[in-house]
Amino acid sequence: MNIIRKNPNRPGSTASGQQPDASRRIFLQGLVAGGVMSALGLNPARALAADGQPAANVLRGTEFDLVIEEMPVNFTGQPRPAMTINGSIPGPTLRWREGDVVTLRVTNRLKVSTSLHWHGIILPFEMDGVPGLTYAGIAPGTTFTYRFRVQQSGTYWYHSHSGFQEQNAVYGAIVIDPANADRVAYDRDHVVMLNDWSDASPDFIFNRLKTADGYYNYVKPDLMDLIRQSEKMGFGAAIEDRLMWDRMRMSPRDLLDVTGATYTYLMNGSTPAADWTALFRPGEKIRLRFINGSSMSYFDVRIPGLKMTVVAADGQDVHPVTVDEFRIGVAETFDVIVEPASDQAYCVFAQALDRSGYARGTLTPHTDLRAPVPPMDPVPTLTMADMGMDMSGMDMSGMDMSGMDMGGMDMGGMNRHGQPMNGMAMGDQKSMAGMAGMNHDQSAHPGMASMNMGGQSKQGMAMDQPKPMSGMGGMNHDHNAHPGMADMDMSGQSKQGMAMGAQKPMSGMAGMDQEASMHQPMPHNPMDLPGLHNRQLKDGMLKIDWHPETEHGVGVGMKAQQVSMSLNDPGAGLRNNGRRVLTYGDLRGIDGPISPREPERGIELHLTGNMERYIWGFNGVSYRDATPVELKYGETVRVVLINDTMMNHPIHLHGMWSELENDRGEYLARKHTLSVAPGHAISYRVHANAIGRWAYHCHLLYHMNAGMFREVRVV
Ligand SMILES: [Cu+2]
Repeated sequence: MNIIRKNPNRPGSTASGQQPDASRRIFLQGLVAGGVMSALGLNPARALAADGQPAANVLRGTEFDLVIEEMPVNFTGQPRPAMTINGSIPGPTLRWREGDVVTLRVTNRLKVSTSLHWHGIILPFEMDGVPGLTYAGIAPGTTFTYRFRVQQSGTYWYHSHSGFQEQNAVYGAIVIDPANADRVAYDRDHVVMLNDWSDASPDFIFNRLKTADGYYNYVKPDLMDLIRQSEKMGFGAAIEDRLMWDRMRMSPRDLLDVTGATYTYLMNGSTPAADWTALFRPGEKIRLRFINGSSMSYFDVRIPGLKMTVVAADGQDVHPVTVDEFRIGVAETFDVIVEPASDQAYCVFAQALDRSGYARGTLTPHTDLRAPVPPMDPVPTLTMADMGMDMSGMDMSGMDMSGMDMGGMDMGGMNRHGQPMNGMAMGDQKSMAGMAGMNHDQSAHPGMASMNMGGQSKQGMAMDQPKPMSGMGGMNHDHNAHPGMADMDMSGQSKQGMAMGAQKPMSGMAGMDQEASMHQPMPHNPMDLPGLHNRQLKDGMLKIDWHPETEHGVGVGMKAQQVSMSLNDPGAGLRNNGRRVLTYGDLRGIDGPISPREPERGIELHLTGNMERYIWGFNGVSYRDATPVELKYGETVRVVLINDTMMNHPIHLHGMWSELENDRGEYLARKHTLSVAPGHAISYRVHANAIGRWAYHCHLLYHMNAGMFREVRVV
C-alpha cells in the first residue's frame, strides 16, 4: 500500500472551506485484524474474551514488570516494526490504587536507549522518566526500577520520553482507583485510548516536516480548487488569493501538521476497520476513560445517540457536565459516563480535527449488532480570529487603503523561505497597533488575504502612492522598502493587487480607528493579574501589543495581535455545529486549588513557531538555546500562555498541577495538559511544591522535538 503520497492531487476540497467530496475521505482505515504479530499470528488487542468483553490487557497490584521490545505489527497490510510494551499496542493498562507504593521494573530489549514517563503522575522527579533531565534513561539490555507512592486517582497514561518512541507505540493507560469510595458511580469502565499509527518511521515524518511544509496536509487547496475558485471569483482574484497564502506559507487549513495521509487512527490499538468493541447491558452506567495518547492528533469525540457526562478531566474529578461532544488535545484525558438504555449499538467516533480520518469503536449489547459510522464533519477553516488577528471594528467597507503606510511594519519572516525581508522593515511597530494582520510577520498575510485582494479596486495596497489613510495616519511608507509587498502582487496586474477596495467587509483589519489611543499611555489593566504583561483585557480579548524581546528571527513565523482569553470557544470546526460541545469553561474541579494563596508573580510565555522551517519554541527560543524556567519552592506563580501560531499546542508541565483559571483569575480545575488554541491565551497557576528538574513542553511530539520544550527547575 502506498502510504505516503507526495503532493497528492485530490480534487474536491476548496480553498473556501467547502466540504470536500468523498474521495478525500479515503484514509488509512487499516485491517480488520490489524495489530501486533505474534508467533501465532495477529494478536489484535480487540479480541473478545469468552464473555464477550475485550480481552483484558490489565495489570493490577503494586509490582509491575514491563518489557519494551521491537516487534512487527500489521495495521495496513504490510508488516512494520513497532516498539511494544509486553508485546501489545497499547501496552498493558496499569491499574493502581491511590496510597499504594508501586514498583515498576522496566526492561529495555531495544537496541537503543528508552524510558517510560508516567504522564500526569505526582512523584519525585527522579521517578519521572525524562532522559537527560531526571535520569540517564534505560540503556539497552538493562532494567530500571521505578518506585513511588501513588498520591492521586483517576485516568492517566504512560509513554516513552525518548526520541520519537511514542510514535512507535510505546504507550499505555494508567487507571488509579481511589483509596476510598469512588465519587463516580458506574457499573463498568473501559479505557478508550486514541493513537495515531504510521507505517512511515517517525524520523522520516520529522524530516519531511522539516523540509516540506504541508507534506501531509492534503486538504491544502490544490490546482483543481484554484480552477473552481476562479469560476466563482475570477481568475485574477483566485490566483492572488492563492499566491498570497503560498507566500505566507500558511493555509487556512493548516490544522494538523501530520494527517490521515500517513496516519491510521487507532482506538485501543484497533484500526477503524478492526472496530474496537465493548459490550454493555442496556441501563448500565458505563465509564469511558478517554486518553489521547497520539503523537500529533487532536480528536473530536462523540457517540451519536448518547449523551456523555464528563466527570473527570486529566484524571481529576469535575462537577458533571453533560455534552454531545468534546475535543481532546494530545495527552489529555476525559472520563465520561454514558447510559445506553436501549438494545442498540453505538459508534464511538473520534474524528481527527482536520477530518483527514477517524478512530472508531462500537458499544453494543450483542457482538453481531453494529452501529453506522457517521460521516465526518466539514474540514474546519481557521478564521482570522483563530490566527490572533484583531477583529474589532472590522467593517472595512469603503476603506481605501491606497497608499497605506507600511512604515514601521516589521514584516520579517514573511517570505516563503523564512528569510527576513529587510526591505520591509519599518521602524515604528506601534503605529500599526490597530491594524490587524499587518504589524506582525506572517500574520500580516492572512489578514491581507482575507482582505479580499481580488477583483475590484486594485490599488489598495499599491505602495506607490502614499496618501494618508483614515485611521492610519502616521504610517508613512517607503515603497522602496517593500520588495516583499511588490512580490505579493502576483496577479500580473502590476502593483494593484492588494486593494482593499470598497467592496467587501474585511475581516482581520481591525482597529484602524484607534489611532488616537495608540499614542496614549496604556490604560491600567483592570485585572492587574500578575503574568499579564500590562495587557488590556476587554470582553475577554487581550491586545498583544508587546512581545518578548527574544521573539523574532527565523523561529518566529507570526505573532498574534489580539487573542481571546475566553474559555467558552469550542474551537474551529465545532462552533455552532448543533451539538453541545465541552469547553474548558465548563470545567469545575471538585478538589480546589493546591494552594489557597493567590499567585505572587506571573510568567508570560508566547508559543512560537515557524511552520516552514519547522522550528518551535517558547518566546521565539528553542530548547537548545534556552535556559531553565526557575521557580522557588513553595511559591505560586501564574503562567499565561499566548499562542502566536496557527496551531493548537497541548502544553504539559511535569511534576506539578497546572491549575486552570478563567479570565478573571479564578480557579477552575487541575490539569496536567492545557491545550491553547490558535488565537487564544490561557492562564493557570502552578504551585511549586515539587523540588527538581521538570520537563515542560508541547505534547505534539514533533513540536517538542523541534524545540517547544523547557526545563522547569524548582529550587
Ligand atoms: Cu506544539
